[in-house]
Amino acid sequence: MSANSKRIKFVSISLPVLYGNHAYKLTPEKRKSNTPPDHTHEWTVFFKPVLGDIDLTPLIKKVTFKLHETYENPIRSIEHPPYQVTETGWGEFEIIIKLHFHPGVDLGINEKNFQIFHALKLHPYNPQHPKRENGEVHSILYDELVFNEPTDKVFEILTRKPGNLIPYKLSNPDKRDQEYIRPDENDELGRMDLYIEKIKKEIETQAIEYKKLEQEKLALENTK
Ligand code: SLL
Repeated sequence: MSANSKRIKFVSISLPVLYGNHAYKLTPEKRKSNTPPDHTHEWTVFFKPVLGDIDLTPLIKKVTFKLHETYENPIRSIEHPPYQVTETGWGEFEIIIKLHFHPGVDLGINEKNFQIFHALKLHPYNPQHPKRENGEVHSILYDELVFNEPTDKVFEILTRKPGNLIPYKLSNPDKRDQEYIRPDENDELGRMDLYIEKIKKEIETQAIEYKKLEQEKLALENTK
């Protein structure tokens, strides 16, 4: 086992990602001379890390987008960011987005690949809903790529630019690997503390209010 392929036990690194599609109605001006007449929309399907400055090329060899068989060369292979495919068409279908990692890179011992099934959206979910101008549609989902017990190499790549991972509380050097947390999680924990405080106060206020009402009720009953 090379030094690079040693796994870091009890550690997961989560990488926030976005995927989905944008779609626009094809207006006569936007049509090209070779746009098939039955095509009604132009769309772009994409996969990207939430944090734009993270370079995934050391991990990802390529991203493939498997389109409907009605398309020529339905499997589109993209080796460099932006990982996206722009096409025109008339119908909605499921696109399979597959991440192909470099040799030695995986999401965990039993999880080699990552596949996403994205339902291409051309039409708004609710046609009654106030429409966006020119009928554009954005169907974007959030997910997290979780690297379980990453190898030293993957860990090093993901923490190279500590943009999405910051160390918190450095104590025991042996446990330092476990002390990484994303800033948004930190923020969230902070917000939760705040809300818990608010809820506690609210419960106290309600309890006092309740006691007051109880006493009023008792007083009323006693006068009867
Ligand atoms: C449907 N089951 O009937 C789906 C199929 C196929 C979409 C949608 C055109 C491709 C091309 C295209 O939009 N195909 O002409 O290259 O709705």
